[in-house]
Amino acid sequence: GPLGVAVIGTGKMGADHVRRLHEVTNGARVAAVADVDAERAKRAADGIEGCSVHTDPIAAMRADGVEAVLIASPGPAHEAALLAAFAHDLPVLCEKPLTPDAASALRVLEAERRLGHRRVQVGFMRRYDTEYARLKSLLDSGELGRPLMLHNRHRNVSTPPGFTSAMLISDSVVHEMDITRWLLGQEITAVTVLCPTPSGNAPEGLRDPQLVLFETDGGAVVDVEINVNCGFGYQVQAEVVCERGTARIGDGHALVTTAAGRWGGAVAQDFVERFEDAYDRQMQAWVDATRRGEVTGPSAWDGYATAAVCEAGVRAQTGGGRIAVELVERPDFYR
Ligand code: NAD
Ligand code: ISE
Repeated sequence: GPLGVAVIGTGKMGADHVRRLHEVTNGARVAAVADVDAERAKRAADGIEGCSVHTDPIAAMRADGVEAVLIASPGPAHEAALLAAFAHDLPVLCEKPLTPDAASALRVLEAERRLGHRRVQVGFMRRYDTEYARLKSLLDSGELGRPLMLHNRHRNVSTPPGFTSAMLISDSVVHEMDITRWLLGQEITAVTVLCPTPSGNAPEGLRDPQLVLFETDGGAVVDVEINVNCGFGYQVQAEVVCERGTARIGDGHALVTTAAGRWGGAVAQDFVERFEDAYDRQMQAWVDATRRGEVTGPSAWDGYATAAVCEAGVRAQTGGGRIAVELVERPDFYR
């Protein structure tokens, strides 16, 4: 039968994942939902037959028919939910970030290692985006030669209340950290952050935009414009400069119209729209692998490595200059 999934956290992402599992994904069903806000959990489960509703994530993991867990609570709640899923030996798809800092991410790695088999896929969904996947294939083919530089732009319309300067790095640029490591097959070794005078669109006190620079162990240099109150749309763009050519994605040229003396197209307004296909493919890949008894996709190691880069980035942002990234040696378990 279909894989019974418990969804932990039914806010913006969790509710969308519930809908996706119920309406889009093949071979899965939502068996339980949990949210500390009982009303939210109830709303998410509305109309889904056989889905039990909980306020306690562990009760949801133990509910009838649950065979796998999707964690979509806020980052600080992930560690407890991951450890509980391990205790019940349940496979997990965990929204990014794995955990908010490297020390807690290491505890998760250790706990997974003690199980003796991988259990976690981290929700770095950009790896499932068609454009990023094409870019990766092109780079892997070697046709353009060695990647020298990677330029990224990451723009959001606006930030929710409570979004801090550190979150530009740990909540937003964390995606570029993962995609850089994945596209180039290299680890990030140092981070530098430069901040222009904040935009007038940014809430009082928020350092927005920022320019974030990564150096990698393969000698590449990467820049990220993070600009999260741009007002005009949601844009994620990347251009790789290689020895024999360049390649770029994210221009959003799927539909260009020409009329009345002008040409143009629409700009996506948020990640749910821009990455809809990526979220769908990520979920299907996780469900398919789980039903085969396999774990694929971004691992807890990727969650740990990005958490370590985030820590360096936040230090660099607060006047630290160029900050080296400290990683433990990668265990064979994650090779
Ligand atoms: P949100 O605030 O909309 O939803 C979080 C929900 O979790 C809320 O309903 C809250 O009541 C509930 N919650 C809080 N503590 C809980 C706990 N201990 N147990 C169970 N539920 C709890 O947040 P969101 O935007 O949906 O983000 C959720 C996660 O998804 C975060 O990890 C975030 O980083 C990630 N996210 C990923 C993407 C992406 O592009 N992949 C986009 C946005 C958010
Ligand atoms: C959000 O949490 C995401 O993960 C989005 O993909 C990103 O674009 C946004 O900046 C984050 O806040």
